[in-house]
Amino acid sequence: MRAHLFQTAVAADLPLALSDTIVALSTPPGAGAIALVRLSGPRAIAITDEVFAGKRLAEQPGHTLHYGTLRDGTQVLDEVVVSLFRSPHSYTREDVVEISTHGSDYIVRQVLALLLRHGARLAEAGEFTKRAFLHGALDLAQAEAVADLIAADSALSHQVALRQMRGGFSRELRELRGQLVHFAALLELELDFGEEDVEFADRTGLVVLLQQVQALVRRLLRSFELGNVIKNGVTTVIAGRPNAGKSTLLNALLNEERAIVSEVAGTTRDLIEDEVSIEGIRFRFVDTAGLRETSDVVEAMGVERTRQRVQQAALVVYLFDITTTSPATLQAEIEALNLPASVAVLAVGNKLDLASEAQAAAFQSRPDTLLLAAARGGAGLDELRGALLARVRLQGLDHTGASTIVTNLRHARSLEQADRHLDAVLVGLSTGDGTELLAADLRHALGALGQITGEISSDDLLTSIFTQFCIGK
Ligand SMILES: Nc1nc2c(ncn2[C@@H]2O[C@H](COP(=O)(O)OP(=O)(O)OP(=O)(O)O)[C@@H](O)[C@H]2O)c(=O)[nH]1
Ligand SMILES: [Mg+2]
Repeated sequence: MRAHLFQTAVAADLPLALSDTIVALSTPPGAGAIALVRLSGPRAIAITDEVFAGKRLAEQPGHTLHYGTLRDGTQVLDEVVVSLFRSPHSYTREDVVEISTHGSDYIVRQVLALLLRHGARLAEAGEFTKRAFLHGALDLAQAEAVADLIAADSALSHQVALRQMRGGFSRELRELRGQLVHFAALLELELDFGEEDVEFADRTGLVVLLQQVQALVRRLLRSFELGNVIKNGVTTVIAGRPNAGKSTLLNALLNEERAIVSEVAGTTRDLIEDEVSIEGIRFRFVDTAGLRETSDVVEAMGVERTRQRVQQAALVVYLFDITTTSPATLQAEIEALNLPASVAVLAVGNKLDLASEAQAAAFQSRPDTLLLAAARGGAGLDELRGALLARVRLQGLDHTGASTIVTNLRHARSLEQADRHLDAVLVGLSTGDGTELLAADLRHALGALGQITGEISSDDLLTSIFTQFCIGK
């Protein structure tokens, strides 16, 4: 039983093919000043030696640079600089050779073909980072952060990814796990002495500890909502009837004449999207074709796209013309969108500048669900921005990047599982469940936390994670 508790499929137990030497282009394809071809594996240096005329690399120390030519038989392919990294002092912890060639697709193709002929294998997506993980250079959460770091395109997402890659999140999780492991071990000990009916683990202490751990797990879970926003932005779809002023609103929010505006109903036929940052949070606004029954085939396709897009939004701004819409119609129109509960709707009454007092008074402004504005002229747009920000629900969360923010769906799922199992232990303790059940639930909670950093992992999981990387990383 006890052996079971600490039994984790650590890196070394997984079936591996680390005996291969892998190669890939690590810079983006296309013409450039320099292209970098990277090799990693036991024969990285030997293979390069076979095609490199200059020094014998096998005799050179690690962390050195070497100028020379790459040759295919007698034919010179390029003048290059070779960087040498010797195991374990490299990104993958294996022998690594980086060949800097001139940045031409033709040269890169020739160099890759040459290295393949000499026994290297083309790397799969993310395989360099996967090797770094398998050799223990990074844990899984850190390895995943490498991909996030490459994809980061705002100061905030960069900061969160960098922190995770440098191990901030992992440290927090290791502490959590460490505390639980201690108690789990005591419970297992009780089981071993089961016949004698001893209680080693202090039950009250365990309850307090579990509550602390659960509070932290829940804080991390709450941060995921924000993490998701930081990483992916908030997709906000602007929908409504033709001529409501959707394209005018899009342009005003982007501060740019992005979409065509006209008094002809049915002007916009396709989705038009662009991003703008509001107080550091990225919003992706999507302008859509006005919703109506139409016999125009192209417009009908646009309307269908609108209907699909609102389903996947985080937020829908439902824009309506207050001079032509009654509250009852508005409600019916929003209901007709059939939005899933996860999509928040903000109704915005437009053309306030044209409205009579009675028309405006028909709609009571409630900042969290309904606002009045004039997209043309800009009245009410600051309130709209404020309402959008409030919807992202930043309350109580520090989005300056100082505290750990969960950005990865896989991590969030594991935290949810851990939370559930911790609940089960707490309930079990209060109802006086036997040690056996408690220990089992605690094991599950530990397992869920271990999945995040890869202390517990499976081949399938690793494959699904690393194939999301680009080749050469
Ligand atoms: N007076 C006034 N006119 C507005 C306002 N907002 C938009 N309009 C006008 O309303 C007309 C329609 O605006 P659009 O932005 O093209 O409307 P839309 O919702 O994108 O329309 P479709 O693309 O056809 O669905 C244009 O003539 C705009 O200038 C506003 O706040 N006040
Ligand atoms: Mg439009």
